[in-house]
Amino acid sequence: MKIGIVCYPTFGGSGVLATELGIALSDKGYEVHFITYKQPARLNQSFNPNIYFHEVKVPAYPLFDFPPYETALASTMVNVIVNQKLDLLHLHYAIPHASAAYFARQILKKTGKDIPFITTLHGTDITLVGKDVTYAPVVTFSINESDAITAVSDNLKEETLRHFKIEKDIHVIPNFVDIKRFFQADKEHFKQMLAPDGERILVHVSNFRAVKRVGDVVKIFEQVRKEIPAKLLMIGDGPDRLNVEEMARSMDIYNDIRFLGKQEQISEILSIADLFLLPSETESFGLSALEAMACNVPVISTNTGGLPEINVEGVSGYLSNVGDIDAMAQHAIYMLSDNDRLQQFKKGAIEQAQKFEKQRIIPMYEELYKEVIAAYKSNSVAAI
Ligand code: GMT
Repeated sequence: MKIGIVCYPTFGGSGVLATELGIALSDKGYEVHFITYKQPARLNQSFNPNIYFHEVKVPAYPLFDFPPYETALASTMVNVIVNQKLDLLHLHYAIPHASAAYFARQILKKTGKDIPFITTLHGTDITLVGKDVTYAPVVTFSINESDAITAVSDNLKEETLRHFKIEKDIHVIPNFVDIKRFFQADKEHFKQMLAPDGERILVHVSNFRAVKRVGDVVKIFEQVRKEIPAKLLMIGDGPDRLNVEEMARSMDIYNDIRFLGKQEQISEILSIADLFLLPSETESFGLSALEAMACNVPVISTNTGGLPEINVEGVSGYLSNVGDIDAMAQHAIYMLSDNDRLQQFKKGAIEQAQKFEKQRIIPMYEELYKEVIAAYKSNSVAAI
């Protein structure tokens, strides 16, 4: 089977998940074609003969204050579908991938070369950006035009049905983690460098957008540090980074925090962590928390969105109301202040991560692909 995967190539969760899915499918013998504007961040780990990358180029022109990415994307889709003889297109993140796919399909229908497409909803395409009135009509239409829709959590499915008039079933296929790549490796030398006096290590990974409440991470750390010797590693970059760095300086705790920026070898950093902090305003799933759990790292998170579906209270960590910094700090102190207790939570974290192991989840996508292709072929035959 030849599958086209359309995604954002960035470090964001939807792009990461799409890339991991493509890699997993190619390992199983599928031919996978990534279509996006830059090589996806996680694609450069090793050469795989079943993986192709088609770059969407958006030619510049002085008239274009806003270069028409969606048009270039739809044209690239047409080109790749026809020339590579794809069987299916899988879109990650509705905007603008689903509407571009609809457009591409209208072009292909003229020549009888159209193929089905599946849209996977990831979160902010529904909870933040998608329901904005500027985008909502196109998002609703193109989601409904998809041959199948998937959401990464039960909560996201509910949110989608609450905000959009969806006429089709939404399949919930949770995100997954590759525990052969995400595990606690022996990185004692890193730990020695970053926490030479045996301090506890707390980690946060995100794109530093407002929805992540990065300031809360630093405030939680400030309280923890008063009780327990600790260091904080901040991974990622985005609009709130400079403000939060300034905040840490003004709180006089900057020397105990490392802002490491975007990093590719996340599992190596997670290998030396004791606790993962994710105090987001909303989170449809929280893939970064799952990857932390796979590396034996328990999670302090908020209780919004899909987070309660992966982080289990008192087992893999704790969940608190959004903005309840005191509760999150108290939970962190409770977990970090006793070695045996921390070990128990680490065990709980990895056991929870195993429920989302890639071998359990990939077959759900494979099953859906087969169903969608079969239904599309029988509809096409009926239409002749
Ligand atoms: O979290 C982000 O801002 C990135 C965003 C994305 O679409 O790239 O992540 C969303 O998709 C991830 C993968 O399915 C989920 O794990 C994240 O929870 C979700 N983010 C939000 O809902 C805020």
